[in-house]
Amino acid sequence: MTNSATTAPLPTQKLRFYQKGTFTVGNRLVSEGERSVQASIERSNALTCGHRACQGCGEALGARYAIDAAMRATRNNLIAVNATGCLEVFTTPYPETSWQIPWLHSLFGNAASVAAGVAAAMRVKNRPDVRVIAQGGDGGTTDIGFGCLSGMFERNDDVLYICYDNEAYMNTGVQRSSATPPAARTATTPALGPEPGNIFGTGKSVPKIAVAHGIPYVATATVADLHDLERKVIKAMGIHGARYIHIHVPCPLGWGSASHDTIRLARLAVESGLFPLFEAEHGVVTGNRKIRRPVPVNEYLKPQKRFAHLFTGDGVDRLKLIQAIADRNIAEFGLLDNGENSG
Ligand SMILES: Cc1ncc(C[n+]2csc(CCOP(=O)(O)OP(=O)(O)O)c2C)c(N)n1
Ligand code: SF4
Repeated sequence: MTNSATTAPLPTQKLRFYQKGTFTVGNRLVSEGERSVQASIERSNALTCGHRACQGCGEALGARYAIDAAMRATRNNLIAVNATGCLEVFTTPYPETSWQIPWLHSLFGNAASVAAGVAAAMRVKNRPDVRVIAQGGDGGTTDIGFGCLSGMFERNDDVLYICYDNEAYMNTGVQRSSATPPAARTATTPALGPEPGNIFGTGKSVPKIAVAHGIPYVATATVADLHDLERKVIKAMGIHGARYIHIHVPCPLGWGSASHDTIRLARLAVESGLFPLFEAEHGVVTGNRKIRRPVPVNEYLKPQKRFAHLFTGDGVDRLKLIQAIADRNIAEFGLLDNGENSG
């Protein structure tokens, strides 16, 4: 006997896979053309296992995807120059290396200049097919290496510079950099007093400064959207001249976050408006990535111990100030689809 309750069609529900960039769901569900470089059996595997990054290190993830995509784009004709920092230290404890490409360690502050020299050498040797990447952390990029980077931009050297932004000098014990966000606690920001953590109104946006140099290509990217990250690296490798990609990479050790929350936090940084995703060419912003599910900044800040003091009662005013920063970003880059951009 048939029961009408069991034969009635089930209501359909549209599934959303926000994590299209991860292996677990995304790569098996999207069309072949949309799959990440990592999903290909021909993937280059620039950064092999055995390195010593912390569990859940966003920088290791970002570097592997970025360099793999660049290798693919250049048919493996790629040289990387690395500033001193976590990425350099955890991949190359002497005499070992996890890199599968020609790789040079520069000084902390001169990766952009060394890479410009490598690019010049390739030009002299008539090897236009060999492309050059420089990479470093936010300290190496936005602070000590900033002059060399600006020179590389201004000369339009044929280098892609990638900054892995974990928002502090992590390798030496979490000191503040000019990319550390307001209120974040570090080893060198006030630990006590009425307003602990990094001071509001300080710091700088190197992506915006790169745009102001009028270089051929600038982009921001995140480890929460690896398809988008790979696309931007591949696009950058298709262009000659100075290029800059700034990748937001959570650091469980420095942020006081759980290792398994790295991707979630990277996504919340974007969805809260605190880390806008955009592209620019020759000084003009040409594209952005809309926020799919807007969230208040609290959702991003609360799981991180560096912001714990904001949630103890007297942090309300500063939370409002951080929300205002996010709202300004949303308005400036037009990050919402529904007319809520006027911030
Ligand atoms: C001229 C100079 N000053 C200081 C150091 C010490 N040092 C090495 S790595 C590092 C911090 C790197 O921070 P960042 O560039 O943000 O990269 P992260 O480790 O966070 O990835 C410092 C201060 C150095 N190697 N050279
Ligand atoms: S300290 Fe942070 S950036 Fe360095 S290896 Fe650990 S998680 Fe990665």
